[in-house]
Formats: sequence, structure tokens, C-alpha cells
Amino acid sequence: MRVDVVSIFPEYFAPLELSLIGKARGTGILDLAVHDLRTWTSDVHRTVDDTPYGGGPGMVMRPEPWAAALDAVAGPSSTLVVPSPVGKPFTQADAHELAGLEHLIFACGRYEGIDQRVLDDAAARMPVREVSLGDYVLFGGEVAVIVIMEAVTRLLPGVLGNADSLTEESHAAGLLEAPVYTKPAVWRDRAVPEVLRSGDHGRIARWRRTESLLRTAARRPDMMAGYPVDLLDKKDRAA
Ligand code: 6GU
Repeated sequence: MRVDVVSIFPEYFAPLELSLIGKARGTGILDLAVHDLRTWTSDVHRTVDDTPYGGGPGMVMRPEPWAAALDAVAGPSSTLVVPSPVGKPFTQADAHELAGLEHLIFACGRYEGIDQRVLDDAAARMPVREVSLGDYVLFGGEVAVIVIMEAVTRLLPGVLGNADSLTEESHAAGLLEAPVYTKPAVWRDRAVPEVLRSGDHGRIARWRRTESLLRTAARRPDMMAGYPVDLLDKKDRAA
């Protein structure tokens, strides 16, 4: 997968050299380039913002540098992703969709956002997705891009050693994952649940399902509301 990130703070993306994202870049699974938006300014002050039409606080990113940047990095199969608090909530399903695409361009807005015409103009040539990480406001899209890239990269074939990690994890089945334990069996007088040490795989699977359901109902009632009743098997109903 090819990824181009455009930002006025390219230094923000140093963490993308580390850990499994860094490794994916090293093996060629991920071809990622970070660009400084000011590369595409033409005045001596390298201006990227101006005051908003209609008045109001803050500054808005001017369209010209963004248009030049997108013209330079876009190809025939690009999708533009714009992190923004006014975007659609980013979910694991979105991560899977993005992971299946050939080329992602991330446009990192700062201040009050990017002139709307940049997105409207880009949408005439490529799919554009405005995505939000949640109901709170960040200074800009940079940290959101790191989050989204982490969610997407771990879904690329060959990045995770154990493919089961993807099918067993939270949000894969629409439920939160059950608690996990490792050795020692007893620590500070707290024992690992007996069932997990029983070796009875059927019992373990049922315990994990029940814990998943209880945890999801307690913490994420919104996820339970959409949970298909037919996915509750007879043993869950009895439990
Ligand atoms: Cl994706 N960007 C910004 N700037 N703020 C946010 C956000 C994204 N998601 C929540 N708040």
C-alpha cells in the first residue's frame, strides 16, 4: 500500500518509523511518504492560512497550497482521507476498507480547518473521506493520522504474524474481548479463573463469550443495541 501524508508538521510522524509500522515500511508492505505542505506555497512567508470569510475566530487553510499538493501526490487510484472533528466516526470497518485500497492520501488540517472547496474539488477526481476519531477536538489531523495508520497497517497482509489476532480481537465480532491472563497462576493472592486452566476448550470458549457479552453490555450498551439476537446461541441464553 502507498500512503502520502501532507502536513505543516512533518516531524509529528517520527513514530511511524517505529515498531510494526516501521517494520512494514522496511519490508515494503507499506510505502509511506510524509510531505511538508509549505513545499507547495509560493510566497516568501510560505503562508498556508488566512482569516475566515463570514468572520469568526481562528484561521482557515488556504486552498492553493492544498490544490498544488494534491495535484503532486494524487494518482489514478488515490483516496483522500481528511481527519476532522466534523468527519464520520472512524471504525474498525473503515480500517478494513482503507486497508484494501491501493493509495491513501492524508490531508492534515490545522486551525479551523481546510477551505471546503479543496475537498469539493478533490471529490470530483477521487473518493474523499472525512473521518473523526471521536467527539472531542484535537489541534489538528496529525495525531489522528498516526492512529488511523496504526489501525490500517496492522490489517495489511503479512504485518501480524498470527492471523488469529485479527479474528479474535475486540470489535472483530461486534463485541469487546474477554479479559486475558498469563503466568503466574496466582499473583498477589489473585488467581487466574479456573476455567482458563482447565484445558476444556469448549468451556473456555463459552466463558469467553459470556465475559465478552457482560463486558460489552456494561461498557458499550450502544454496541449491544445493534447485536443480532440470533448470534446469541442457546448456551448464552441459558447462562
Ligand atoms: Cl480526526 N481531527 C481533529 N482535528 N480533531 C478531532 C478528530 C480528528 N477526531 C476527533 N477530534
